[in-house]
Amino acid sequence: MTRVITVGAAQLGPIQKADSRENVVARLVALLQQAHRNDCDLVVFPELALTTFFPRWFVENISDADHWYETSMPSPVTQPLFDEAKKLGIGFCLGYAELTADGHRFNTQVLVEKDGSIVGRYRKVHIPGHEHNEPDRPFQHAERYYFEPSMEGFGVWNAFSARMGMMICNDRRWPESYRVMGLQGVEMILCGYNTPIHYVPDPSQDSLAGFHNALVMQSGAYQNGTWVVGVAKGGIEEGVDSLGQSMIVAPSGQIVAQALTTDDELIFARCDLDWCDRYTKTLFDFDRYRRPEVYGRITSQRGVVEE
Ligand code: CDT
Repeated sequence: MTRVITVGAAQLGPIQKADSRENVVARLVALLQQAHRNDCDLVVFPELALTTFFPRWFVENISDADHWYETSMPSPVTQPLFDEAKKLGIGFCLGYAELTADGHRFNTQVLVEKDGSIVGRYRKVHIPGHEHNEPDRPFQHAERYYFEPSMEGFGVWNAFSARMGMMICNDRRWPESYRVMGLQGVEMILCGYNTPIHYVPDPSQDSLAGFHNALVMQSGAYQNGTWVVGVAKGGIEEGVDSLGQSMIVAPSGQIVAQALTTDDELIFARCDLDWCDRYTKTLFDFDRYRRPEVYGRITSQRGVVEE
C-alpha cells in the first residue's frame, strides 16, 4: 500500500515588531484552513513564526527580550491554532522562541499530530551569527546571544504514518543534520527558516542566497533519500529583506513545489513516502555502502586540523 502525505508549506510574509501575536496566529489559522481545503495532512510554518526575527536587535539586558519568547506551548495566544487544527484534523509544525522554566533559551520547533497531541519538540543545533553587539552592522544577527545550541541533537519521530524529522534554518546548510536523521530512517524533514538576503560578513554571497537555499536542501534530500520541506518567513521585515523560495523537495532532489511570492503563501504537494526507498535501498543503501570506520573525524574534531 502506498503511503502518501499531503504536506503544505505555509510561507509567511514579514512580521513587523508592532504586529501582535494574536494577529500572527490569525494569519497562521487562515493558512491552516487553506491547507485543509487542499486536503493537506500537515502544514509547516517557518522558524520563529510568532514574532519578528528579533535577533536583528541587540538588548544589553537579555531579560528585556523575554517578551519575544514562549514559556509554554500551547499558550493562551497559540491555543486557537491548536484548537482549529484539531477541529480540522490537520497536523502542523511551528517554530518559536522558547524560554524554559529554568531560564534556558532555545530556537524551537514543535510537531503536532492531527489529534492535537504534541509528537515532538526540536531545538536548533547550529546557531549562526554572533554573540555580542556589533554596532557597525546594518542589522544584527545575534542568534548566538539569544539562543543556546541544543544538546539533544536530531530526533526522528513516528508520526503521520512516516518517520518525521525536524531542523531549523541554518541546520539545513550542514550535511550532518540530514545524515543523523537519515541514519534513523527519516522520510520527511521539516525545516523553517529566516534568511536575510544580505549576508553582512561576505556580501558576495547575497546574489546566491536562493541558489544556496535550494542547493543544500536538494542535496540533503537526495543524499539521504528523504523529503525536505523548507518554509520561509520572507519579505521585508523591519527594513531587512529575507528570502522566500519556500520549497518541497523530493527524495530525488527535485523541487516539486516552490513559493512564487515573499508573502503569506501556501504551497503543497502529495508526497509518496515510498519514493524514499528508491534511494535508500539502492545508491544510498547506507548499511551496504557507508564507511563509518573512515569517517572518525566527523565526530572527533570540530574545526580543520592540518597535520
Ligand atoms: N535563522 C538563520 O539561521 N539564518 C541563517 C542566516 C545566515 S547566518 C547570519 C541561515 O543560515 O539562513
